[in-house]
Amino acid sequence: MRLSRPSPYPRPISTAAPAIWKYDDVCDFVREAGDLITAEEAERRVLILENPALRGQSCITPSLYAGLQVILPGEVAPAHRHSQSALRLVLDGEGAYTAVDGERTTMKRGDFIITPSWTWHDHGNLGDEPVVWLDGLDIPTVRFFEAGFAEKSEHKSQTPQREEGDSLARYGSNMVPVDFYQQPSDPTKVFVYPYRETRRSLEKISRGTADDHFGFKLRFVNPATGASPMPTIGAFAQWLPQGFKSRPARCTDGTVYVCLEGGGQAVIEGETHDFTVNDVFVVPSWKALELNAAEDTVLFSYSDRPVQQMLGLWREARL
Ligand code: GTQ
Repeated sequence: MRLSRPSPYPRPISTAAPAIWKYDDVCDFVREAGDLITAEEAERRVLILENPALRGQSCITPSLYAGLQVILPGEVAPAHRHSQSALRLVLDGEGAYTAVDGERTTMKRGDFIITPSWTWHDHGNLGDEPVVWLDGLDIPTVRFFEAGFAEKSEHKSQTPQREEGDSLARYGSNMVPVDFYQQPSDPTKVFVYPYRETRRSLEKISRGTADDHFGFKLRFVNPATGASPMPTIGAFAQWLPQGFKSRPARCTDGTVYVCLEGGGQAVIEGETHDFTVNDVFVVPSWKALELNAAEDTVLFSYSDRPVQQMLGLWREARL
C-alpha cells in the first residue's frame, strides 16, 4: 500500500508533445520501407508516427495511433479483422482499393475511409504507382480497456459481395433501408466519405462567414444517427480561407491534423509550425491552437472526442 493524495490537476497536462511530420521528409522513409519488406510479409507496411514524448508506445496521442501505410503496385495487404477501429485518409498515388466487409472502394486522394471494429478488411493496389494513406486507429484506447481481439482470414483477399458504391447508395444518400435503425454507438455502414463531396460542401459554405476559431468546420457523421461514424474516433474537415487567422482555442481531445490542400501555420501554445500539403501535426489535449492560412486550406482531423463526449468529459475553451 502507498499513502498518497489522489490529486487531480486543475487542468489537463498532456504527456504528449506537439509535433509535425513533414510529408517531404517522411516520403523517403516510406519509399525505403517499400524496398525492405512486402505488404504481405509485413501484413501491413506502416511507418508509425510516434509522438516524440511517448517513445515506444506506438501512439500519436495517449488514445490514438497514426501511421503512413504504403502499398506497391500488385501488392495485397491480406484480409483480417480486429476490435480496433481504423480510418484511412488517402494522401498519395492512385489505383489502390480497400475492401470492407465484402465491398471494395477505390481510394482517391482525400477520401476518408473507415473500417469499423471487427469488420473484415484487406487492401490492394491494381495501379502502377505506390499508394500512401494515413491510418488512424484507436489502438491505445483498446489497449487501455484490454479489450482487443484479432483474427486473420484464410483468404488473402475478400471476394466482393456487392458492387462498388453499394453502401454509399444504400446508407449514404440521405436515405437508409426502410427497416434500418441504429444506436448512436453503432458504426456507420457508409465506409467511404468521398473527398469530392467533402470538398464541395466546404467550398460552398466558405462563401459565408467564417467562425473566428475554426473557419468553416464540419464533423463527419453516421447519417443514420447523426453520431460519429465510429464510436471511438471522431473526424472533422475544415476550410480556412486564404489570409484567415484563427483565434486560439483549446479542447480536451488531443487531435491529429492532416493538410489536404493549401498550407499555413499551426501555432500550438505559441510555438509556430509551418505546414503544407500532406503534412501531419498533432495538438495534444488542452494545448491552445491557432491556425493561419497562407492560401485556401483544407484540413482533415481526428480525435477521441466522441468517447469523451459519451463519458461526459469533453471540454473546449475558445480564447
Ligand atoms: O490496415 O488493418 O496502420 O491492422 C495498423 C494496424 C493498419 C490495417 C495499421 C492495422 C492496419
